[in-house]
Amino acid sequence: MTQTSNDIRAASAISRPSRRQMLMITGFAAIGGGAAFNWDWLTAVGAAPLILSLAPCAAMCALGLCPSLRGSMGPAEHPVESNIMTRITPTHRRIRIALWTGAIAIAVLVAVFAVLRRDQNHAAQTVYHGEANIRSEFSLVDHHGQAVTQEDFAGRWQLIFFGFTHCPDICPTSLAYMDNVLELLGPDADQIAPLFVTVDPERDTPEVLKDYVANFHPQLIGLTGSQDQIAKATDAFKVYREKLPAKTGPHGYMVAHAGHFYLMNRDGGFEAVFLESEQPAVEMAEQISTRIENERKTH
Ligand SMILES: [Cu+2]
Repeated sequence: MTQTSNDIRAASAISRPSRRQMLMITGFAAIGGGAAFNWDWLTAVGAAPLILSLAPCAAMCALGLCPSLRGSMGPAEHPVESNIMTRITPTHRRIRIALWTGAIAIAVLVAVFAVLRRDQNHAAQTVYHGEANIRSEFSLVDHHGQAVTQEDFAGRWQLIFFGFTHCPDICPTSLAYMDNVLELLGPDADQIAPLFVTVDPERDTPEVLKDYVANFHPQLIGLTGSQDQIAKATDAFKVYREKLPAKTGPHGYMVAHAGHFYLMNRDGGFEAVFLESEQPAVEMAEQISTRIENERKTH
C-alpha cells in the first residue's frame, strides 16, 4: 500500500466523528430530547443551553469541521500525521474541554432535576394510595330524624368524622378542631358538609346527637341509623370500630374507633384523610381551601 493511499484512508477516517464522539452526541441528544418531551419551564431552561451548546459541536463533528480535527485535515502542503493530537492547538483544546464540560454539567443538572421532579410527583400521587376505593355511600338518619343518603350532600365537599357522643377525649377534641377548621375556611365553609357519623348507634339516637352537635359548629350534622346502616357506612369508609367492655363510664362499654377526618370531593370520591394530631387547624384549612381554589381555576 502506498504512502498516498494510507494518507487518504487516515484523512477520511478522521474526517468523521469518532465512535466516542458519536456516543456522547447520541447520549446528550437523548437527554435533551427526553427533557424537551417532558416539557415544562425547568426542563426547558435545562435543555435549551444543552441543545444550544451541543448543536454547533455536533454539526461540526458531523461535517468533519470540528476545530480539534481541522489541523489534521489540512491541505496537501500540511500532510496528515498519524497522531492527530499533535495538530490540536492549545486554544482548540481549551474550547473543546470547555464545551464538553459545560454540556456534561448541564446534562447532569437536567437529569438531577428530572429525577427530583419525578420523585415529587410520585410522592404527591401516592400519599393516599390504597384508600382510593373509599366512597361516600350511606343511608342514615340525621339528628332531626330525617333519612339521608350521600345524595343529599351531592355537589358539596364532605368532611366526615366517625365517633360517638360518650367518647371521653378523641371525639370532643376532634370535633372542636373541625369547628376551628371550618371557621378558618370562612365563606368556603359553605362548600362543605361537615358530618359526624356515630359508631355507637345503640346509644346515639337522633335526639342524643342533636344535643351533642349543638356543642360544635352550627353546620355540623349528626348521623345515626340501625346497626346494619352504620355497619354499611363504616365499611364504605373502611373505618375501624370495636365495642369494648369498659369498667368506667355508662352502660359498661366504649367503642374504640379510628379518628380520621375524611375529605370527600363533590362527587363523593375520596380526596384526603387528616388526623387532628398531625397538623394545626390552619394547615388543614389551607389544604382544603387550596383544593377549592384549584377547582375554581379549572372550572
Ligand atoms: Cu371518639
